Amino acid sequence: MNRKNLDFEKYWENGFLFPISIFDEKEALSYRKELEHIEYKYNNSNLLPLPINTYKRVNSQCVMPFSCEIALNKNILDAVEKIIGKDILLWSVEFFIKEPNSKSIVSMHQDLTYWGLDDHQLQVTAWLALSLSNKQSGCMDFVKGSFKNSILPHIDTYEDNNLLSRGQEIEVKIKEKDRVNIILNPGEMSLHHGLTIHGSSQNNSFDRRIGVAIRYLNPKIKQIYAEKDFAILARGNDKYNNFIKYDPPKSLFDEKSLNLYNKIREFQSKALSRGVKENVSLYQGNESVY
Ligand SMILES: O=C(O)CCC(=O)C(=O)O
Repeated sequence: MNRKNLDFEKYWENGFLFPISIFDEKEALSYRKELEHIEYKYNNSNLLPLPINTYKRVNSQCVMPFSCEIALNKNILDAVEKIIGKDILLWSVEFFIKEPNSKSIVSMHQDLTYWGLDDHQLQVTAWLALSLSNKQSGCMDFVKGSFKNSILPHIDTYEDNNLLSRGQEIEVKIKEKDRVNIILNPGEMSLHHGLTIHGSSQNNSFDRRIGVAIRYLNPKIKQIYAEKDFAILARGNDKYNNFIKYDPPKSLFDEKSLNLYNKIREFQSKALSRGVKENVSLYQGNESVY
């Protein structure tokens, strides 16, 4: 959809908006190649303190300049501004990757269940496709209007094929007919509210399904589970200082960024593991076969 014709009222009716064109196919392919180049170099290597999947799966903006560059793209921020206002913090960039014909899924859930954020209206996720995301490749499914609920009960399933760290799943039966398939071409994105019930099925296609989930916050929002939290100022001003601000990384996996990554991980793990019976770490990441 042309960005000029976007009806943001629909976001507040449905809890999501799509498709929104951000990059042409060539630009999307070039970002995909950059990601795959990094994967090729670091998969199954001992070059990094943590597995490469961990860095891809959460806070990649802290250690990978190209991921931060995507998240600070003007077209994306213009759309995000319409939802949360002109002051914008970049909180996390997360790659959700499903290999061709693989069993990975994302169980139906509400994001805000785990994040420890106090004001549910002051955040939004942009999910950008770097490959075709359709029913066959396991696109995201959203439940219309579900964001009007509060946080609903969830259980931890710990299923191996679940891309979520604890296999978090909403304890509400979602009918197949209520799942809206969010079909996106490479370079298109959707926006969704953190209370929107969503998830995705297996990739039954011959290509990888690569999505970049980018979490944005209005600086007024507060982290209430963890003692400290961190963000990059993406646009405007932050007069609240509820988050410790840091700069985009200067180079790929530089020492300073890797140290900061660990610090952020330490604090965010506390928020994420709240109420967990088993001891889980923050996204070790499923093994990628790429
Ligand atoms: O990529 C997916 O299939 C799910 C992503 C997701 O749960 C999210 O962006 O909040």
